[in-house]
Formats: sequence, C-alpha cells, structure tokens
Amino acid sequence: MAEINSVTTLTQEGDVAVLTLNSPPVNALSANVREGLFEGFKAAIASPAKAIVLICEGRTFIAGADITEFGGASKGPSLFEVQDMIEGAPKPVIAAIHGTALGGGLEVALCCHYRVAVPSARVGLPEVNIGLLPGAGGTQRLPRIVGVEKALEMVTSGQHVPAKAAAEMGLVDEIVPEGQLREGAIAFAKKAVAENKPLVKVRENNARLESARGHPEIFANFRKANARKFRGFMAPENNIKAVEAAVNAKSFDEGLGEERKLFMELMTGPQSAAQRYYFFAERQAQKIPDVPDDTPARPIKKVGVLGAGTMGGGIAMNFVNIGIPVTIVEVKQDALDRGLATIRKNYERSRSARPEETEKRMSLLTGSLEMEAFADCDLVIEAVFERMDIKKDVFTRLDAICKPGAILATNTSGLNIDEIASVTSRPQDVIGLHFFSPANVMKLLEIVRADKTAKDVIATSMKLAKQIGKVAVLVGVCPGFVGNRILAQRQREAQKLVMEGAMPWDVDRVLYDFGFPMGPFAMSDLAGLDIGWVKEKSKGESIRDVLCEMDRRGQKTGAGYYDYDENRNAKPSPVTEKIINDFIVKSGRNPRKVSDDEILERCLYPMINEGAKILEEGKAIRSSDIDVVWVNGYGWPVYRGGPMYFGDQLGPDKVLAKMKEFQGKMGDDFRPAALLEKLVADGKKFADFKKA
Ligand code: 3H9
Repeated sequence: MAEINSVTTLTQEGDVAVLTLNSPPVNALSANVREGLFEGFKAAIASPAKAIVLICEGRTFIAGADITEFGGASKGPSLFEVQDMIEGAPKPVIAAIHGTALGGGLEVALCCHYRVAVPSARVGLPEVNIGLLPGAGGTQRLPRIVGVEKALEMVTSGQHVPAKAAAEMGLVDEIVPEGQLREGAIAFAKKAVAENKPLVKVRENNARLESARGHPEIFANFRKANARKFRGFMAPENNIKAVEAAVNAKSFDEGLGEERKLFMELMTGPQSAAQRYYFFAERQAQKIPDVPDDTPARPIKKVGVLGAGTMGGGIAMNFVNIGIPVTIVEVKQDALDRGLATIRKNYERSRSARPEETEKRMSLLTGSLEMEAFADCDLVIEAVFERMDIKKDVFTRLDAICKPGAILATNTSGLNIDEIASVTSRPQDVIGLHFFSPANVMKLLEIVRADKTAKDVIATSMKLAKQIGKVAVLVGVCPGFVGNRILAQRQREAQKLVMEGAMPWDVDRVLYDFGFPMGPFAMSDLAGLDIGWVKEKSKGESIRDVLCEMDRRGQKTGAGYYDYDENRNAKPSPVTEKIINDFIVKSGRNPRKVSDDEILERCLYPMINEGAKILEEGKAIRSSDIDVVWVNGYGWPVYRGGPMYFGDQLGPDKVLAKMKEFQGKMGDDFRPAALLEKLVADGKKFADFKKA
C-alpha cells in the first residue's frame, strides 16, 4: 500500500489499482484531497494496473467542493486538472459510490469512465442550495447523460437522486450489494478490462443534446413553470443558462467556459455568500456548548400528543412518519374522530401516498379520551389552548400520570415554561417543543430550554428533531421566544405605518419585494382576521375590529384587508382604504406619504434590534441561530441570510444610527439594544457575539 498523502492511499488488487480517499467528515474536495487525487491518479496511471477504482472511506463518497475554502486563495491542483487526468486516463476508471456523491463529488464521478453504487447511495448537484451552480462541468456533463429536461430539474432543485433512479437515468452503471462496494467495484473493473470496455467520456456524448437543439421553448417553458419558486434567487437562472450553454455551445469546452463565467458570477455575488453562511448556520445550531454531542439521549419509543386539532394532528404525523407509535388524546369523541380523519386525509392527499402506506401509518395512531393513556409514553407533547391556567392544569395531570423519566413538552408559542414546569414535581423533564403550523410540513422547531430542563432532555429533543426532519434551534424562555418575539416588532411597525398613511398593500409589496413570501396583511387575511377576535367584546376600536364587524374576516369570507375574487386573487380594497383614512382622521392626524425605504427600515431594523436584545439576554446561543429561526419559520429569504446576517451586512453602525433617528422621532419602540451600542463601540458584528 502506498500512502499518497495524509488523506489518500493507493493499493493494488490484482490488476486493479484502488485509490482510497479518507478525509472526514464528508471527503470534501479540499486542497489536500485534490492533491491526493492528482498525485494518486498520476501514480495509478503510471502503475502496471489495468484499471483504477476510486473509493472513499467514512460515511460518504465525495460530498462536494470544500465550501469552507470558497473565497480564499486556491492552493494545490485545481479540480479541473484532477478531472482532466481522470477522464484522460488510458485505462478504465470506476467511481465506487456510497453515501452521497454531491456537487463536485458527482462532477468527479462523471469524469470517471464508469460508476457503480450501493443501493443506499444518492447522487445530486445541490449547488443551487448554496446559491451556486455545478462549476466543474456538472451542467455540461449531466444533460449529456440524463437529457436536458431532467438536468434542468436536477440542477435547479438540488435533489438527491437515489441509486436505483440514478441507474435508470444512466448516471450509475451498476448497483452492487450493500456492504460490498469495494468488491463490487473491483469486479466491475476486472470485467471492464476483460471485455475491453470503451473508456466512456461523458463530454463526447452529444446525442442526448440533439433533441433540445433548436428548441428554446424547452427553457422558456421551464422558466415560466418555475417562476414563482425561483423568484428573487439568482442561482436557478444561472443554472438554466449553463444547461442552455451545453446545448447551444459549439463545443464542450465552449460550454464549460460559459459555465465557469456563470459560476463566478454567483460565487462573487452576495446571494451565494448569504446562502453559504446559512448552510453552516444550520449546522452550527445543532451545537449546544454545555450539552456535548455524546450526551446520552433518553429512548423515545412511544409518543403522546394532547389535542387532535390542526397542531396536535400535525405534530403526531411527524412521529408516525418515522415509525414511532403515537397516542393522541382529545376531550370529546367527535373532536378526536375529526382529528384522526384529518390526519388520514393528509396522508391520502400526499403525492407519494400509497393506500397500504396510509394504513401502515394510521395503524401507529391510537386515539383516546383519557389522559391516562399517556402512562407508558416516553414523550408527551401538549397542544392545547394557549392559556396559562389550562397549561398548568394539563401539566399537573401529566405529572401524576406519566412514568418517571418521560419528557413532558409544551407546544406553547410564547408562554412562560418555567411557570408551567413549576406545577410539576419534575421540572427537569419539562421542555418547550414549539412546532410551526402546519406542523407536519414546517421545518422549524424551536426547542425551548427552561431554567431546570435537564441536559439529556435537551439532547434527546435535538436528536429527535433531526430524526423527524426538523431544523431545531435551542432558545430560552421569554415572551414569544425568538421567532414570535421578533415578529411582534415587525407587526407593530406594520400596524403603525398603516395608521400614518401607508396602505396595507404598500407594506406587503415592500416586504414581498424584499423576498418574503407574503406581507403581514396578506398573511393576516390568509390566517383569518378573527383569530383571537371576540364579536361580543368588539367595539370598533381598531381597523381589524371594524373589518371583522363588517364580516371582512380574510380570504375565507372573500374580503379582509384586501378584496378577493372567486380565485382568491387579492385586490387593494377601497373599503379598507376608507376605514384606515377615517381612523387616521379620527386620531387627529393627516395621512402622509410613506416611502418604500421607510417601510422597509421601520419593519426590519427593529427586528434586528430585538435580535440583539435576545442575544444580550442569552435567549439565543448565537446570532446565526436567530437567522435559522427566521429563514425556516418565517420566510426570511435565505439569499439574505437572516435578520442578523442582514444586519451585519448593512453594518451594526447603520442599524444603530437608524434606530436612534427613529427613537428621536417616534419614541422608545426604537430604543437601541445595549448590545447593539456595544458592538458598534467595539467595531464588532453580531456574528462576533459569544454567549457568556
Ligand atoms: C461544489 O461542489 C461546487 C462545485 O460544483 C464546483 C467547484 C469548482 N464542505 O450536513 P452534516 C461539513 S459546492 C465543507 O451535518 P449529514 C458540515 O459543515 C458543494 N464542509 O452531515 C458538518 O461539519 P460539522 C456541493 C462540509 O450527514 C459535517 O460536514 N455539495 C461540506 O447530515 C457534516 O455535515 C454540497 O452542497 C462541504 N461541502 O449530511 C453538499 N459538506 O460537523 C453539502 C458538509 O463541523 N453537504 N460539510 O458541523 C451536505 O448536503 C451534507 O453535509 C451531507 C451530509 C448530505 C453531505
């Protein structure tokens, strides 16, 4: 065995040279890995071996370029030099794939003459998720194997394609049994030699492109069909253009040149920087300084959910989906029946649902009218009405019923969990699991640590969140926690702006153009203006009161802040406009013209400022955790990183100056956070903040 460098070894098995990479955690293409590949292939080509297998150790094949190296000076051989050497090798090169061959990893595999994979392997070009495109020939080689339509879909969605589907598409040449990748790849290599198989160079395979030549409508239609999904993002368009170049360029190399240009445009732009930041932010959020990764988790074999409404039902689905049985408890039989029927309908409606799959999942759900049914659950989550007295009553009963060591969780969206925990004899077992609606769909989970929550309860919750496919962020107890507390700032300013003369559709348009999926007023119309509104108590004291009294309760009644047509298309409403203007006049003021800049600054800067308060109070571990909450739970456009990243890009000094200016004009809603003042005084950024 020859050691090529610290991450690469070369061995010979009969006539086959085996080049093995081992660069944890994911064999990313760092300078060291590129050097190992370059020197390793050079040695393998020079050796007497008749074929070469490239294989990786650890959890995965190469998962892409090393994202941490982006933006720095490049060292060692370039990826292109490595690829040229592989593709030009005078003997068959076989990539042996397990785990995930992603991005640059798949681009390396596509330069090999053949690819074999185990059934659990997945391949894909997910660069779009970090605001990029496959910049090492992926946009040129992929359509030459899978065709233009499929390639467009893959590069703009970043989807991971399972081995079997990849084999059907021609991306993988042979599937070998699980656990026998090395033997399987070597056998394939020997066969290639024995049968004198050609050295397939994907770059030369132009046949798959022919059908797209002279058909620009393929691209136009694809753009049109996905316009909504791609809105605001730069990367999907550049990905499309790169695939277009594969079809239209006179040669492979010309297409490659175009890909390079489009890649660099993204790489040096602000969106990819934000999306790369966000990639690491999400992973960073999993790290809890005082709860090490090896903290033993409590086994969760059975879950209880209290409440079979939209929230409870959605929460239950998460666990059933991964095969954990759930007991769901309601007070009344009809509510329980309705809840279970809704869950069934959700499964039946989901695109991938097969009837037997629905039945399998439903069989894991047990309904009950008695909380005693929670006695053998390892975790119970309550999703009952958001009132402290009700929550306390529930937790007193759970304390009496649940077995020792069971985790007692509340799905409250902002109540004081220390107070809830105080009614139990086991506050160490109490935690907040704040799901977002619809709970079976939304990725975010705020895990709320109360004063006495045990570390293993936190570790268990974080682990479980990952298992059910959520992005978890650990936050502390404060009104509204991180997400809703920051949202309250934006909501308040949105309401105030309207009382000064901006119309709801002005506020919504500015926030929509910033990149949110919808503005606060459109959101209210969608949710229903009458949430929390009580007809008997309503005295026309707010715009909402008046709208609800007129039965303008949002989309469901055909009118709210906006008027809606039969297809639920929103139109600015003269009725709402008059109500607003009447309110302003009644308050003794004159409506004024509010600029778009003011709308944006008044809505966003107080959010950033509130984030700073959350940090100084220790309710979030790091500023990037706040960004993860807002990107995943509240539609903050990921290409702007999140509110705190956005604040850092603007410059904390600019945020502070604006807050002071607004405070001078409008009072203490704009009081700057002490941390903001301190960061500016120290010349630091939010990202520099470390929780004490
Ligand atoms: C690219 O290839 C560009 C080319 O087209 C052109 C070049 C010219 N780099 O996610 P996990 C770290 S762009 C550096 O928790 P999992 C990650 O930060 C790239 N580090 O594990 C974490 O570190 P830590 C295209 C990376 O099992 C650790 O590995 N490729 C990279 O849940 C474990 O990660 C992609 O976009 C990287 N590329 O998921 C794939 N990837 O432990 C990105 C991971 O210190 N990666 N790390 O927190 C993934 O999607 C997932 O990591 C993967 C594993 C599915 C591979």
